[in-house]
Amino acid sequence: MRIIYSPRHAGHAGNVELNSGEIVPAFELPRRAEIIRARVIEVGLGPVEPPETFDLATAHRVHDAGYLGFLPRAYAMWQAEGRSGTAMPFVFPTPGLRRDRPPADIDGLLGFYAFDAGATFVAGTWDAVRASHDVALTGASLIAGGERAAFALCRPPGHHAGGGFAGGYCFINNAAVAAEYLRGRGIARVSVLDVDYHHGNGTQEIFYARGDVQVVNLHADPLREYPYFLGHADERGAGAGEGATLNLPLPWGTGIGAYRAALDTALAAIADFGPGALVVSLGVDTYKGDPISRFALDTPDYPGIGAAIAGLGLPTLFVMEGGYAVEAIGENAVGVLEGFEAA
Ligand code: SP5
Ligand code: ZN
Repeated sequence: MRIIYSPRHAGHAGNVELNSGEIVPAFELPRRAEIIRARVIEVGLGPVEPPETFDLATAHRVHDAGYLGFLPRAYAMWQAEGRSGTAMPFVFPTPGLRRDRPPADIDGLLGFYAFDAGATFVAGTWDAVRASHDVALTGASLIAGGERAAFALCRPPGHHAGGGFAGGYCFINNAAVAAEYLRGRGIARVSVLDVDYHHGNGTQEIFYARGDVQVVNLHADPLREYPYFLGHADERGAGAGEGATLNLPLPWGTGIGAYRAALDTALAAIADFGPGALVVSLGVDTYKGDPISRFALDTPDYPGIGAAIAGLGLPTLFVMEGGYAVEAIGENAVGVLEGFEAA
């Protein structure tokens, strides 16, 4: 399959994050994308191609104008205060506070447009986000043009970003933009299958009231795990989207047996929905060695996941999301793609 990659991700580097009460280097590192790219080449998965440049019209259909306008300005506003390093929010408009008056100050805006402190800005962030968006759309355009499969090697990831907020290392929701693009290219129904360890709260929120894009998530139970405030099994969609959201939360310690059973349930729901294309939010933080996650999948398990997805027989765009066991991320992520190709 064809692989889309941009070196511009590398400017999103040097960020810190809050972890267990300490400021530490962000787990979401440039080396993640480089190791995946090296593995793609090592196994000969297919040609690695640069993205085309897309305008933000599709992104504007899944994100708010105020939010999309803020992203390119955030770090310059931070620097205008005489600051350097990592721009990070610390105050958020939860229910009970006002959302109708966007602040004019950078610290207020960072929180206004975020649900956690985990999507942080450095000087190269916007350019990397913009390139990641182009990578996803280039992959989607290949699928719309008739390719059976493509891999959008996106970085930064996207599935935690909602219509009006960043979070969890995510800014533009690449998978949501790709799904929306496929809809605009005449595919009447699109499914998103999110296999990242964390619930894809942003993707779910964006499509929750829509019947044309199904969103299916396999993830760690939000009772115990980030993002905590979405991803329960009783979330089924709303209005025209009633029944088009499916959540399959799984306990800490889940291994391949229980995971494959849940995946089979997810795949059956997708087959029932009858989409014309599939977008896979591909996170491999389900790996047993992941430093921030608690599932127990092992490297030999990943090709079987790809093979099972291939069984749907759908044009399929893989969009890279999480995975923080950097030394294993190449084998694990590319293992899914090899399994898909071999099936
Ligand atoms: C795209 C993606 O995978 N984003 C994940 C963001 C997770 N951020 C919060 C993780 C909190 C982990 N705390 C674990 C403590 C163990 N040292
Ligand atoms: Zn994740």
